[in-house]
Amino acid sequence: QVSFGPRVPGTDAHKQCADYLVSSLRSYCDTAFIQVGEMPSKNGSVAINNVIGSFNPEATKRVLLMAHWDTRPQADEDPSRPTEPADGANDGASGVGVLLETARQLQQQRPDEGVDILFFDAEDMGDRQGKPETWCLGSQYWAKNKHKENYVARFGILLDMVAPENPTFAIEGYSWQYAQPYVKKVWKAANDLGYGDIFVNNLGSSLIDDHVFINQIAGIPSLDIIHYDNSSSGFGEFWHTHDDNMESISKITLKAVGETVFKVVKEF
Ligand code: AHN
Ligand code: ZN
Repeated sequence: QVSFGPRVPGTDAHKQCADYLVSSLRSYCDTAFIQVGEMPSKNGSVAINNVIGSFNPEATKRVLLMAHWDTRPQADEDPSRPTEPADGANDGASGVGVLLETARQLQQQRPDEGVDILFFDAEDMGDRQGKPETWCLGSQYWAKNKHKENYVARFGILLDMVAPENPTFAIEGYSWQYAQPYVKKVWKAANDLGYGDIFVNNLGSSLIDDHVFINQIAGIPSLDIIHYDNSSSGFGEFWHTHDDNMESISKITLKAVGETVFKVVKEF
């Protein structure tokens, strides 16, 4: 994903990456396609390309696995070159990477129930000083236009920035508010696998992210696994800077998150 270049909506790299994601999901899942839409934004409107892959599409008992795949148009937390986009290895690629591998594993060890993998577009065009609705455009679109009529899932897991070295996955506030039983399930699975040092049992901040709209608009109880620490932004020193590149990626962290998600899905 990262080698396509920054996946900024409207660019060639973005288009090429969408094709790569849908063909990857098509090779692992029973069905995969791109949901195309449009959302209003501050500069008019943005085209939305949400990439969706499903296992057991007819099963009524379903779990939703989510990550955003777009890259922020500008690394605006970086004092140098703040108008150019970063590689987005952590922010954008990490959650998608974990879920691509989850899909590959699920092809080999088939789930009993339904699993949907959703890669949301245009999450990262928001304004920190602006309204929450400036973020998460792809998930807002999906929440209002689900890919199947009467679609329901028991719960959802969102992955965002799941590759820092020595991460802290505190319990995110909206996740606790809307999806408490599932937070307990996920954090217990992590603990059972020996990842209790990173899936810490502290209630952290409430963060605007795709799961907020999935909870509030789609009504699917959803939690966010997201790195949050004592750095100035809260999201780590790499966040929205040019340090968000492949060198900031920890395989150990990716493995911990992937194994945790896989265990929850298999036990569902
Ligand atoms: C806010 O800064 C309000 N939310 C962060 C959502 C985000 C941006 N996730 C990745 N990049
Ligand atoms: Zn971001």
